[in-house]
Amino acid sequence: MYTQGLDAAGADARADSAASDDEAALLQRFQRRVDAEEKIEPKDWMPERYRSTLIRQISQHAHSEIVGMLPEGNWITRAPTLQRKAILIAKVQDEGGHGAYLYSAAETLGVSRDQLIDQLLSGKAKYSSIFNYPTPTWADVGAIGWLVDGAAIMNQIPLCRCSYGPYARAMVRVCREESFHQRQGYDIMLRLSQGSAAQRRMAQEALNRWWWPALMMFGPPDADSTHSSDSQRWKIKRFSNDELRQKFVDFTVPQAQFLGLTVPDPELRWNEAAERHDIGAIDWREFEQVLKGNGPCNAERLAARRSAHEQGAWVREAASAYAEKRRARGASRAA
Ligand code: BYC
Repeated sequence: MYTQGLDAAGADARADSAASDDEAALLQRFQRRVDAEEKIEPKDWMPERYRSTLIRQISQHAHSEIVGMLPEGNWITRAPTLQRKAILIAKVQDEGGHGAYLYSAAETLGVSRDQLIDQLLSGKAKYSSIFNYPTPTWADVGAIGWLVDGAAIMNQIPLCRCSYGPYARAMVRVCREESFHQRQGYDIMLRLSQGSAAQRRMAQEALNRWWWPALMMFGPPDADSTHSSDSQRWKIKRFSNDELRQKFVDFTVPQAQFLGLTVPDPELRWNEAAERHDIGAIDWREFEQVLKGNGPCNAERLAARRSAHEQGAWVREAASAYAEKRRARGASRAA
């Protein structure tokens, strides 16, 4: 009996080792494809952690787009002119569209949209820290377009070359639209900074509110980034959090100077030798608090999403009933 057990154990071990040889070969082939810049598509073999990392990042990204509609959506009824209102409606609608493409991209990895929405509404899923800050003035709408969409572009242009095909392709259109969003935000800031003293003050105060949270959008410092090494090896991320943050600073500081606004960082300096701007210390405790749900608007944002989800139940039911009717009609025609 004991020897039979040993035989079985030996067979199991041989099967396990064959399986792990297969797995190692698959893994090697996968990494070779990634290194050769081939796109990984939904039906291709991929390591489970690649899949789960993508589901995590793409769904957080989708949630950010959807929650990100709230701070600016808040200003649609109060935009100062009809033209500004039309532009803002289009921008906020674009963000909803980005959320929709991204949920679809996440679904190609074997997760359902309902599961993802449940994770958001239950507070389990993260979304970008930036959307937990308030928009008390019209200048905040300008600052979001300029800084938040500006930071988003910096982070998302490299995602157009992400190794996962559906995410990379979704990013191409998203980036084109973000570029329009950034310009509309900068245009609002330009108008305000060329306006009355009160308008200039409003623009400066909005920059003061959004500068540091915009820098936090790029994620924790590289030394504390838990996912970066895997994501960079798999070419999901092409640059580190700190590299992209630095690019954003170098790009944005001259734009602030052109507006005649002051970046709210007394330690900001041009470093001639390194050819970059050095910045003061970021308050990472604030970032951690926002991630824990203790930012100025976390509760308000989730409450708004939950209420929108409940109020939209009849639309989902009607769409499902219509889809069912079409399916049944198609089936009876085919019979
Ligand atoms: N906020 O290991 P790390 C937009 C989390 S919306 C919250 O560096 P990773 C727009 C991170 O998730 C555009 N959480 O992570 C919409 C991880 O937590 P978990 C939003 C953050 O993934 C409307 C932990 O910290 N853009 O443009 O390698 C209106 C450790 O971080 C944040 C995207 O979503 C944060 N800021 O790198 C206007 C871009 N940062 O999951 C505009 C796609 C980090 O272990 N995402 N965390 O619990 C990415 O590129 C990457 O996910 C990140 C973080 C660079 C953000």
